[in-house]
Amino acid sequence: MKKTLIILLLSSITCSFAQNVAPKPFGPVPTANQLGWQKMEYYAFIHFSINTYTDMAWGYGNEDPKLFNPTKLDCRQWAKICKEAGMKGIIFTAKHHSGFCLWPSKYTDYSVKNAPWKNGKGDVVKEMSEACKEYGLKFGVYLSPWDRNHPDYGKPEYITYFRNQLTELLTNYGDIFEVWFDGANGGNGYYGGANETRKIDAKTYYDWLNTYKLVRKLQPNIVIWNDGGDRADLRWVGTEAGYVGETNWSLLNATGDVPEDMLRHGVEDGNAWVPGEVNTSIRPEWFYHEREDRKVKTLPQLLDVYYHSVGRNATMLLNFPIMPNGLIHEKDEKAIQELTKTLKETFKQNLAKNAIASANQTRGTKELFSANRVLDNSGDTYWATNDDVKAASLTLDFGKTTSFNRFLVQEPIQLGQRVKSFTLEAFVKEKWIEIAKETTIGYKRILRFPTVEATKIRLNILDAKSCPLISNIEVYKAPIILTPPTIIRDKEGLVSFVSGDKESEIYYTLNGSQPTAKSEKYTSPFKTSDGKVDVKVISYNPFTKQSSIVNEESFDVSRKSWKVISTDDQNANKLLDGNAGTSWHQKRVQSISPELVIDLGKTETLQGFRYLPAQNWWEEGSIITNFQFWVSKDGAKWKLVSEGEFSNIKNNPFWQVKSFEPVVAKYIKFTALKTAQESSAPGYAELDIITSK
Ligand code: FUL
Repeated sequence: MKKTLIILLLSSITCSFAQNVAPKPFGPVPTANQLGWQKMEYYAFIHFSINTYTDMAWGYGNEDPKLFNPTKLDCRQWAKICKEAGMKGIIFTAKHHSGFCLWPSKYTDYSVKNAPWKNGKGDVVKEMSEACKEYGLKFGVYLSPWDRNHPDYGKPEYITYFRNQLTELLTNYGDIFEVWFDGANGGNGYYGGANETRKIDAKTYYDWLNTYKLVRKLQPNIVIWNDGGDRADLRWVGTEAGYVGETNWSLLNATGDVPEDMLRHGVEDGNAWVPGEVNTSIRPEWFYHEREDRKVKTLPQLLDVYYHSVGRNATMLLNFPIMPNGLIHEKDEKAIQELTKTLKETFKQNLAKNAIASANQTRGTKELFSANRVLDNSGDTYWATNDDVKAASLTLDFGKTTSFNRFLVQEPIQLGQRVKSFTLEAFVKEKWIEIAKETTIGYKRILRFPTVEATKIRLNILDAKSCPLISNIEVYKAPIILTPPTIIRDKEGLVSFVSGDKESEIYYTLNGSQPTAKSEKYTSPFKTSDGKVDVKVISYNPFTKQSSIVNEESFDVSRKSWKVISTDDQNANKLLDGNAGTSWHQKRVQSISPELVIDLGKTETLQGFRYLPAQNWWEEGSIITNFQFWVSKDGAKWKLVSEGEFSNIKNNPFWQVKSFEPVVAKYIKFTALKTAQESSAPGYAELDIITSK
């Protein structure tokens, strides 16, 4: 009896002693390079190349280097804008798919060497790297594996060429923090004059593992981004729309294909640490197009990107397209300044700083892992529980009623990502109320919710892979930024607005003027004329007298009299309903390119068309990448007025606009020549025409 007691006592002492030591890492953990990269949180992309001068998304590879002639190129302007925005680095498109090199590579003539800019003596990569150094930013390079110019692309010789270029970039421009190997691979191109389609097997062609070795040898502190082939250090999140999943594991499996869905969420029990990087552009496209000067992301949109990337355990890689003159557009600069101002204001004062922390479970007996470690401003210390615990709660007592709407929480990921689910509660009027129920945390999670007034908050870890560890908690009150409503105009010309916010009223104009709280108030969908309509709308909060920015849409003639005549499928009408969220997938008959024929009901003078791919394409079908657009006066004799590719549509599936010489027609025919996933059903969210004035 005595003996058992002693043994029990001894084992409990050893046990609690054991628990005074730090928990062991659980599962895959980041490398030092990945950890350093994750802490950067927010950095920029710059897209600038020969196709800046041809208004294209992807250069074909035959564009004349003489076109490259920026008159005001100033990399310091780019670096200054990024620095002032609080970004930590810049990744620059040294070579995009066209193959045009922005540095004087020894291995090709297709570069700035043959451009009139600085009489062929210029080197944009050098100027960019120096500007980064001057502004204290890290520098990264984008080197497209796909090269639509090079005659050897598709042959083994090209790999030597590719590695030679990589060696130049990773040797001559100082420290490189990240290298980007884009996944767009193979397809048609100039290829030294062959003008053909070249297919490669992205998994084997580049022999990535040996390329990675070279990269790491030349730049030991680098992280490698690659969305094709062998797993690199970082992963694409499956979309360029600017978000990663709310559930976001920094894990994948080391080999094998990764479906879009997994890219978005990571893999809970993945065996490799491959964190997500959210890449998106400040405008719809990556390169500069004047027509997008009105499409720069708004403050609410940029805030969404921030909270849906940095706020969801990823980093934010935001792109600035460079104008043909060599500068960032002032509208893009203004947009990023507004974001910076709002973020600074939001994260100015941590309301949890002086709170008293307590927990219902603490590891061992020492202070080392106590609850107040989440308030000590260090990512190396953390609150921990004993090894056998999977659920625990931590309370922060503010000592007074505190009003807040943001909650920031971090795990010490150097010991692995652990938390699977958690809730957040607030102590309001002597009662605990749940304000959020979430899944993963990871390096950083920031929750947004309507303002709460409470004296305490409680973080409840409901489940974790191993004992939960929390290194940091912060609480903030962010300024309220109203989001403008989205605008829908249906087939009949009926306009409706959708607002995410219940407290606000909606005001609009139809005459091009700026809406205010004195404009027409929206109550229910209303009819507009059948002609072109310019709709402008705001949200307005009558209590705070605050207005959102304006959202605007210019609609062409209504599609009231349109009839889809190439199919009986009633679902086809979804491509005319003005709602981006509904779509139609067209049946494909063997190898025949599906045609969509529409009777416009009356003759119109057309000068272009717009196509919006199905937004849920990964669930049902596919995005059209190559098309023909035909017109006819009688539905019998057809004229081809536009043909080509929607270059980057798969990664960036938004409205595609094509223009042509004005032509009179009563019928249109859209032929889906190729889809992103071969032989799957072409999907349409919307199809519209552009008529001349
Ligand atoms: C994509 C490319 O095809 C785009 O042109 C752009 O460079 C983007 C960042 O990656 O996949």
